[in-house]
Amino acid sequence: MKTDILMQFAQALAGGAIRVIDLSQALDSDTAIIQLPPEFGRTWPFRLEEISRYDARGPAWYWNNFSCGEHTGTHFDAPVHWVSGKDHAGNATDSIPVEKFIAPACVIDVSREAAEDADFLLTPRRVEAWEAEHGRIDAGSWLLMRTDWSRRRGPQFANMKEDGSHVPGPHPDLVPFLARERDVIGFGSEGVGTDAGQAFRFDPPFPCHSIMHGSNKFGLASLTNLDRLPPKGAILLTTPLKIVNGSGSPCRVLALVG
Ligand code: 23J
Ligand code: MN
Repeated sequence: MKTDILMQFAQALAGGAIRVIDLSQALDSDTAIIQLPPEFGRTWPFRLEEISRYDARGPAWYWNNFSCGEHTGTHFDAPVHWVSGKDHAGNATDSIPVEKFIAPACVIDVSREAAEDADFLLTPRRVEAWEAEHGRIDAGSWLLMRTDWSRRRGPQFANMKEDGSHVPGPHPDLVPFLARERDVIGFGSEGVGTDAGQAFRFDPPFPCHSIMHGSNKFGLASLTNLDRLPPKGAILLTTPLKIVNGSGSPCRVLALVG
């Protein structure tokens, strides 16, 4: 029986009945990294250094060294990333039960609102309106916020002003609603992080980090191609690197769409 399901799955993939959508941004030295106020430590940008390319350094092989922060580009946030999540069992990239890296996704399209207002915040009311149309968010699902923010290039992406970054994100009231009333597996966004650009001013600060990770839930940041997903029914593959005690990792996020 189990074999039949997997055989059907393989055939659906091979025949194109299930498509694979890449929700990841390309990683290079231009990849945006989070900028915190100067009193805090800094994350490294992505850097690639050639070791050899079929030359004197290695006549038959091409390879590189790379370096970057754990939270670079399209990436996975583990609960241990935040102080509120530090004591959960299985809270780091190497210790999260691997079953959790495969989960369904709900996608809420707020691209119109985000185009009009860079500080747009997704509220529980807006999510309940989505549920009235598409059905309740199932426990264990991701909630992905589609803003089309990933289409922005250069400085437009971080949208940094004198008073900080202006990027849409979840309203502080939405995060406890998703964590406690819907029991999502995590929240995903197209921004450089899961929280809104102005979330350092919220109460609590960075609610999508403090409350989600405090509830042993995950984050996905710098997603793209969310416009290619149905509102409901896609399955996400979100495997971070198995960094021992890692707080997160760049991630090749894939979606299976029927
Ligand atoms: C560290 C501090 C604040 C934030 C972040 C990291 C992220 O957004 C992240 O990538 O986890 S807001
Ligand atoms: Mn992160």
